[in-house]
Amino acid sequence: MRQVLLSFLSSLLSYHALEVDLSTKAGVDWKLSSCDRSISLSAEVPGVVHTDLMTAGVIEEDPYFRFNEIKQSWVPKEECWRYEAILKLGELAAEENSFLRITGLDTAATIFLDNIELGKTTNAFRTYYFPLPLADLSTSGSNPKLMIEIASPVSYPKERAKNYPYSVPATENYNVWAEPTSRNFMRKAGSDFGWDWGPAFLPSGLTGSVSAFQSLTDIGRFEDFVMLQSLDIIDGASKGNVALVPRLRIGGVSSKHATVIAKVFVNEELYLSEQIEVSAINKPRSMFVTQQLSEFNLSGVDLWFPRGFGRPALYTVKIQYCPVHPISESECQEMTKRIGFRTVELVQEPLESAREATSHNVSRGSSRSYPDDAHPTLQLTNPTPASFYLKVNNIPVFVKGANFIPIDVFTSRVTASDRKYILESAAAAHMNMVRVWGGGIYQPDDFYEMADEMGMMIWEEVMLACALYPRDDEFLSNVFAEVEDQIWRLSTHSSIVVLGGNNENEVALGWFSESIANRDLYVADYVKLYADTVYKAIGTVEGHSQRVWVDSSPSNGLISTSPYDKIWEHASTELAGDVHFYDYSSDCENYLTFPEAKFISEFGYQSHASYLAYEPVTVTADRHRDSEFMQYRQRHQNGNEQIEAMIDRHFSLPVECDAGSEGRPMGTFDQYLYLNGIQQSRCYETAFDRWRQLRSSPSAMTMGILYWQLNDIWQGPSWSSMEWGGRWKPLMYSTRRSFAPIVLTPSGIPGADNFEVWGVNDLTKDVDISYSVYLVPWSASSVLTKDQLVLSAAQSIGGGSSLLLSDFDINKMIATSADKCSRSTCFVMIVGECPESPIAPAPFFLDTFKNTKLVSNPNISISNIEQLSDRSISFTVVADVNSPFLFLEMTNDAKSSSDTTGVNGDNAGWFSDNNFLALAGTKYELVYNSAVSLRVNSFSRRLQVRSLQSVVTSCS
Ligand code: BMA
Repeated sequence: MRQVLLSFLSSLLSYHALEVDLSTKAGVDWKLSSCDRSISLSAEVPGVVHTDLMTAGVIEEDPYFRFNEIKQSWVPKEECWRYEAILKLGELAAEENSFLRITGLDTAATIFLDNIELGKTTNAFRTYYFPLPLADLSTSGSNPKLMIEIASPVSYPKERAKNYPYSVPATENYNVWAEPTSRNFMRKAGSDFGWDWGPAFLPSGLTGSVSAFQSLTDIGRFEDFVMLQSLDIIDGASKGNVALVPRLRIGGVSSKHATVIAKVFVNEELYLSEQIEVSAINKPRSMFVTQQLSEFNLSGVDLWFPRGFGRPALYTVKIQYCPVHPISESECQEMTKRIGFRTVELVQEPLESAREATSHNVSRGSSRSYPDDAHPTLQLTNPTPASFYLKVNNIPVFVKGANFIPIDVFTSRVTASDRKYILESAAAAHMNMVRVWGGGIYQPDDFYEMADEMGMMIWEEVMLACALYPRDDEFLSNVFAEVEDQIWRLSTHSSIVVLGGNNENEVALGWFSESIANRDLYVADYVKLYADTVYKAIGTVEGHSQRVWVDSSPSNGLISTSPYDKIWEHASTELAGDVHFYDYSSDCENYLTFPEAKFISEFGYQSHASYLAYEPVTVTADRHRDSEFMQYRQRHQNGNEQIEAMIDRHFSLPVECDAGSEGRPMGTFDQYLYLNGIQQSRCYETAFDRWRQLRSSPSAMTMGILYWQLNDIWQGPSWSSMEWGGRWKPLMYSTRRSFAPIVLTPSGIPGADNFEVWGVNDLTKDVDISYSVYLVPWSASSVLTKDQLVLSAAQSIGGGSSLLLSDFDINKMIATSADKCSRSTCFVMIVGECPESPIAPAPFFLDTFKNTKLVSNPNISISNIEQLSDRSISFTVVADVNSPFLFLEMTNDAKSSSDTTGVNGDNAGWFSDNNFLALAGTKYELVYNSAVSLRVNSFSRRLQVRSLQSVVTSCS
């Protein structure tokens, strides 16, 4: 064997001794140039073209500033971008054993070593191995040039679509310069092409890792392992006996036989040692080899539980992979993962008591930016009512969570701590699940590792969304390989309890004229892609018993576990399966708006970003609600009108009393955005309360809420509860209260004669609660007094159930009130206590805020500001009068407000409570948790507070 020496090898580490990191950090000098070489600069790998252009000053302004998305659209339109690096090779290597390994190659690329083409890639989600033709490099000496040429993501998919035998449509987002994009013809994040909440930058780049790999002993690179588990739950559901079968994935295998010793350790104890043979005989060397080891057992293991149900116990599993005759220690490779043991099943049992017909048409309405006639109303002809809920370790779990989209357009500037911040925010808002939506990207390993550690369940989708897709062999084999790669990487994560084949692609069959007219063709395409390709690829890696498979969301439920047995109608019915619910015309504060669905995997309402988020990306002229900027930023057709109508239904809109020569005063804009955030939170709160109340309804049996959408990709209008940059919108705070394990919530139609009070207990055990209901005048300066008490009671609420606690006749209550209440002068306050879990007070408003008579000048004061730790500060808030929607914000730090490149930077953090009704004279002891170090003086300077009274609604 010829001695191999990539010159970097000399310095390197045990496992990595065989692998040479080719990133910028490892010292490789990457250059980037446009195809015509008119631009040439230094590149950062991993990275994307846009960020290199920013660093070099070719792009001078923040891409998110004003209209820069359009200004910078020349970047993806360039015919191609070329990454180049000189590899310093010492002696020539043994060709049999040398590979280039690339992940995150975004996207359509041709790779050359000197002038030799190594291959082409067409999938940003795959792991590629290319044998290095080292023997052929003799003419170029030992310093060959690696060149990666990435084609324009604007033209590549269009070209593919043009050459495809028939039209395969995808949704086209409103106001997006790049549409129509044909994004469904390219395996790249769908949202890179623009979405109804995000811009179209279409970044290209090397976003993953690039390395050279060599195995002296022909054993290849130990790429990954999965651990098939079958678990028997014992000991009253807290422990289990588990049978484990390790499967190993090897890349870069030579065509010679090699013998390997594989050893498996659990918590450092050796459980298995086995000899296996690997080789790429009869296989292209760029492909992977799988080796299954023998089954072994662990008894009495602690189980992994989702948040709120127990500890997410994890075990450290290490696998060593060594040649039977190592040349040196460094030829041994090992990989360690933290693995939990749990069962998960989707329970779909007939619900005899469910209604046979529904008044709700749970289709998307006219919210899409294609013609309304592409949205046939689904007539529910033969509904088969059935439950749809998850059981983890045999425990029914009410799912509470949200949908997660990419954190930033430029993935290379998102860090592990950004991901951590978002997951921690979700946990702080009492979520137990996050849905990684199929129009974005598969997240890096650390995201799922953190979710495992936190007990945060993940609904992971394959990256296919809101489109029909081609089914030529090349496309299908590309997706097959992608799914295999991703499942190998993700399989051991206990947090991933649901695997979804796509987002909305079944229901999309009813969106496009092509698929409406020629349904069978596209149904056949659907089966080819999801049943024959995605489902099969998952099976080759981990079988189908490790987690729940849902081929599409929304769905009408499965009629069997076979992927071919589907009901091809009514993909989003409230009677079975999961629904996506969007309704922008009904009153979102009326609970009857919300369907009695079994599981809501998406629903929501838009709000703009806050004034503080818009501030760094706008100039004064933009800061009006009907400015060109505000029109441009909206990517959901009629979105701004819907937002305004939604606010206007319940609140008086802010008015301009002193518009000067510059137009509207900025305060008006700020107040409008504040109201928008508040209104958004009111809509979601109504829905959350309703759906949680329905958990014990025998016909509804609602068991899950994943709202649209957790986070934002930039500063723009969207359905999000957190802003780009990390601030929580009012919605995130109300969610934190609404998703608490035990809640007391009102239920009443606005203007109706009665309302109810419900208790919901998501804990597994019964709890005793006591509660009181008060009728409080808005003008009262002492609150929750005996005079105001309407009812005081105690009740036991069963584990995992909802219960109607009491029903009130509003007119009677008002008539007998000591304070001469009316609907516009008083509000209801529900307060409760439970030893097991705190219960947030819940107000119920008897009239819209248009009619409500608030006392002005709340005089909100902040005192007792104290440093609790490096990142947390406590303080006290008091309002002199009853102040609805008290809202605290950290203003932009003067020194960093123009720096918008930090994804979750100085502005990231949350208050322990916010967006609440501050009762007159009540001291609220709050804490601000910052994502970064924060001192008291800076906190005091930046803190701002307001309540509904701050909105100017009349000039008199
Ligand atoms: C759902 C999502 C997204 C979209 C959202 C709001 O369909 O899957 O595609 O952003 O609705 O329209």
